[in-house]
Amino acid sequence: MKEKLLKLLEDNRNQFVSEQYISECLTVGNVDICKYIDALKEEGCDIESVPEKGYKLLSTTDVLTYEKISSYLNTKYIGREIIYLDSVNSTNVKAKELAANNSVEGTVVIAEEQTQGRGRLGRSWSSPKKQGIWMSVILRPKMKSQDAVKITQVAAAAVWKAINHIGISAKIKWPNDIVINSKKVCGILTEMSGELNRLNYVIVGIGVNVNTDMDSFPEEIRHMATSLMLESNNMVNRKELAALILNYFEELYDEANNYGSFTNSMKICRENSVLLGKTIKLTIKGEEQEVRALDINEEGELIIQDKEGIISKVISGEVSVRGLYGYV
Ligand code: BTX
Repeated sequence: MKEKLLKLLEDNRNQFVSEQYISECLTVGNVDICKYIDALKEEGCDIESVPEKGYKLLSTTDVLTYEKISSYLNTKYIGREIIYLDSVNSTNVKAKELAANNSVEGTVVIAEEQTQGRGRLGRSWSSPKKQGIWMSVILRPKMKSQDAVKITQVAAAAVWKAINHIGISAKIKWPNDIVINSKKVCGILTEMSGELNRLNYVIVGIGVNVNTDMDSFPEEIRHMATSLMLESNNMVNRKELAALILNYFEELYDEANNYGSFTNSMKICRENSVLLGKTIKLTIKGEEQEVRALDINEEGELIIQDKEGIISKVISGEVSVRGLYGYV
């Protein structure tokens, strides 16, 4: 109820909302409204109360600034520099600009909203204001570019661990999505700059639908998209989740970057894969084929078997994966 009240005040930001209106919208009595308002104030929401007029939300603590996230953060360098933006075209685009201008490894760009959020292969990513975590991490890995491709799986494993940590059960859809009940709750876009043997930087863009309402998704993706709130029936603390993702990411990324080991990340991706053992449709450079997904190897490649029984490996680059009857 407290979350619903906060949402109602946020939807009417900077104007007074009367007790009567709140009570009609949320079917709650005046005494309870006072109780919930007090609880929100205690959590740090700045709410003005005026008798006869009602309540006006001036500011909330639900912002993804370094100040708010850092109490949950236990990293050494990932997220120790956060560039916080209210709105941006794409955090990946902004991160690339910063990386080209020598930003330190671990710098994170976070925005409350993206106006041109990007997916893979030129697709777009819906990023409504304050309803998700839209962030990009700047990395300067010591590894070769062919290994850096696997950083997508490192990020997928980190997001899976973070979601699991807050008690929500999810699956990983190779190569770059996290799904719940066969719907997409997170997408990862890794982009890199450099030559074959020398990487300048890698940008890992992570988009998680956290408190997104179904109405906020574009109509054409409602059948395949979901949010943590929709799946758990609870508002999720975005600050804590963002920090958990960065904490787990640093741990797994350090194993890969310092010791060349992707073992733990791949294990998480394999054990929680939504594809393995299933017949799926693979589209590679426009060509679709029906195959069985057998395994994910240490290189982060998907091992598949075609209709003739031939077993081969697929790298994540240009491939898109669908279930036989829909998204998974
Ligand atoms: P993708 O190409 O695998 O997925 C994009 C597709 O997913 C779209 O074509 C659409 O069908 C669907 N889709 C779009 N928005 C959403 C959404 N919010 N939830 C579920 N499904 C959706 C996945 O690409 C990689 C996405 C990375 C997003 C992050 S956000 C921070 C960073 N900045 C940026 O511009 N992109 C990354």
